Amino acid sequence: MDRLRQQLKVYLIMGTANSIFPLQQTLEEAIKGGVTMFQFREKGADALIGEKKLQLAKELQAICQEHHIPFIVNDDIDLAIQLNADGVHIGQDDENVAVVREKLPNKIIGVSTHTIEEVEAAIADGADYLGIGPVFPTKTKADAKEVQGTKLIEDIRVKGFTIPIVGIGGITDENASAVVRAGADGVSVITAISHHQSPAMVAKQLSRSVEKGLK
Ligand code: TZP
Ligand code: MG
Repeated sequence: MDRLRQQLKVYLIMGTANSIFPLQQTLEEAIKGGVTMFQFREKGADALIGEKKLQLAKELQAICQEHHIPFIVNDDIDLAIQLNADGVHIGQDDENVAVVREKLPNKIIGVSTHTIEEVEAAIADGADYLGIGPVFPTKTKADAKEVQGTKLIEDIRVKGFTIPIVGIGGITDENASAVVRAGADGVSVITAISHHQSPAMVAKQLSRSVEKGLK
């Protein structure tokens, strides 16, 4: 669990809809700057499917492997199995966590949760970490739930749950410390890194901000 906490510190999420540069380039630079985990999240109207999606996923996975960071697949359990990915991230509308756990007994399973009831269910069903958000306003997810600040993260820790947590939604180097201080182990970001001219620089700043919050 401690290893996973380390890996969750600066968690980049991205698909073709997001990055202003080719994804391979953004990922390479971001890892050099200090990104500790990557999630391939291929969503939206122009999302790649089939062979093109598979090829891109393979390329991004190879970059993660070269730099020894986990490669996580959003939603697509079959793709994760096909690629022998390090894990999957699923939401409340995806396959049931317990079913996914049966399919991927030894992989990382992350689950997006928005209420304490969802948190308890995800833990009982075998989640390895939780994504909590949106902590701050975001333009990235059209169907995002209401902004909830850091309250749920605090509540989870007050109740004594030790499961690793990442905050998500509108996180930048300026607010990342607050998310970690509230009880998260790290932050996950799309825009902050993938829309920036220097992904390496932002990753480094996020990393510093997370470390500051952990002190
Ligand atoms: N889930 C809740 S908010 C969000 C997701 C996938 C989007 C986060 O993106 P950004 O650009 O870091 O706000
Ligand atoms: Mg999903």
